[in-house]
Amino acid sequence: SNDDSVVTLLDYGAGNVRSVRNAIRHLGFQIKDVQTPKDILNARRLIFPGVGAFAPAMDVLNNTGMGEALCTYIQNDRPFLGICLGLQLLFESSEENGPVGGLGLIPGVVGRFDSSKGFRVPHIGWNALQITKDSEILDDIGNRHVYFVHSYRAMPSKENKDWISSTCNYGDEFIASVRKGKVHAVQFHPEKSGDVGLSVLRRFLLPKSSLTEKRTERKASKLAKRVIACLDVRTNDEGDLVVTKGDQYDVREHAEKNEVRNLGKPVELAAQYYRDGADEVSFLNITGFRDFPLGDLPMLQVLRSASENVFVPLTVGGGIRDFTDSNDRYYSSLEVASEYFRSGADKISIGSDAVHAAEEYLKTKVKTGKSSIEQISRVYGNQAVVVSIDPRRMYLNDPSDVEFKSIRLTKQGPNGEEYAWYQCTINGGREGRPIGAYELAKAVEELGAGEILLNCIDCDGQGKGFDVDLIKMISDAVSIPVIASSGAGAVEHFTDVFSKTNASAALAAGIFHRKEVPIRSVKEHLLKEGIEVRI
Ligand code: 1PR
Repeated sequence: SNDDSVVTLLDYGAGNVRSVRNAIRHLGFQIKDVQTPKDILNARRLIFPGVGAFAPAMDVLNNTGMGEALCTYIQNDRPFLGICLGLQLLFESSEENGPVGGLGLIPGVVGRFDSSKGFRVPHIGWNALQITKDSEILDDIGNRHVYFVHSYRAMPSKENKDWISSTCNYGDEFIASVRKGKVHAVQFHPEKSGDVGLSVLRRFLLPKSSLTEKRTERKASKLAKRVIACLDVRTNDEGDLVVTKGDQYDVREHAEKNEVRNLGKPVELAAQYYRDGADEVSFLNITGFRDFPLGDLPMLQVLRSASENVFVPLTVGGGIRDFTDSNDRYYSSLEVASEYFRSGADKISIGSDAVHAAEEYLKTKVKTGKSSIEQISRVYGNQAVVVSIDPRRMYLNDPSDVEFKSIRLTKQGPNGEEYAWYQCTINGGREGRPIGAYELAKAVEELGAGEILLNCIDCDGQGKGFDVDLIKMISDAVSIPVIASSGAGAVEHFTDVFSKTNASAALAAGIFHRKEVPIRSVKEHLLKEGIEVRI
């Protein structure tokens, strides 16, 4: 096609490229999907958002002849933009379940980040670039952050130096983007990097003359601490899907009618938090444990609509587990998650089912490969699997009273207790299980979770600050990122949790819903206190 408003998209069906589609459409372009290798050769401009794992992607490219077409297209210096795995596949090989051969257009091997250096893997979040050569599409980035999510990366070398247009520091200095002529590829996600990311796509799609030059000086920077807005969603008594918020997980008004608290509409609030500068938005379907989520089509619709206007990562949780419906049709947790990913989720979050899986794993010491965590992370990658922990504080006088890891409290319990362990719960805090938050966190990391969302029932909705003791214990115990949650009531609470623990992100709900503190104020306060954030 010669139509200027058409973009050819190479989607080989391995995962969610919905957000790339949404971003392209948001910029006013139409999408033509690649069906045959010829569509690649005939493209006016081609975007290749690689998703999933390296080996299966190469299999598809090799078996369909698309790999060969891609090589020809790129060698002819035609307009190309690879994203994430779409960058990695250009290299000679990858260590991901490998070595596996790549397209071999750029010298070098894609390897795994080394978590022994004290850097959490996956590398998730907003980081800054060192721009090393003129790359045109990065011209609006300056020293603003872009969103990364990956465990593997390509490294700069003498042999690939002429390709590199920017690098990023995360333990190692790795390749953040390449450019040669009209061929570009980026390791970060422009479609998830807010306004800055959309500008990268815009610069790729539009001829140079139609863009205003506005280049800024750049300074090096490091991974930013994330501020996440969380929407607890459920159906109210009238049957409408509403954003609600509990006090210690109790979401009913304790007035005459005892209704579910209604704090607004999920899609509208998500769009507002995106505009306000949230680094991510999470939806938790808090009654998902009792309803079948694929029957719960409104939630899928919420995701579809939200992802049309929200260009930062979206997480969805609630009810992700194996399920047999009333017609005896069995759905695996992977099928449930796939439906969420197809509807626009970047990550799914597992609560109750992760507790069952961890208990089983600790009892048998065997990884069956069948748990929801294992199944979903194998197909979509660890970075797409969050485990949400809902622990309750259990006070103790003597740590040897329990088999679970306990901690000495900074603030004593109600009866002068000096210690506590944190009991995991399921079904929205309704049932306590014989496993601690510490044991659970370590087990789910081994099973393949890529991130932990750490709530605390005692602190939820109280506005008195995060449970720093708990968050420190868990973020020191695992090498995947930990999101601190529950209890934020003031900007100082965010500084507190980031300066006293190794949390990578902080999540809040009530203060944002009640409009007590805007997200911007939280970010400005953190910045003032010397904590790196995305502004
Ligand atoms: O068990 O896989 O179906 O997942 C259920 C999910 O729903 C879990 O992630 C669980 O945390 C969540 N959930 C279940 N019941 C409730 C409830 O409130 N009754 N909400 C619930 C959890 C906690 C946070 C909250 C923070 C911050 N809400 O999401 O947003 O505590 O609040 P704050 O800043 O106002 O203090 P499954």
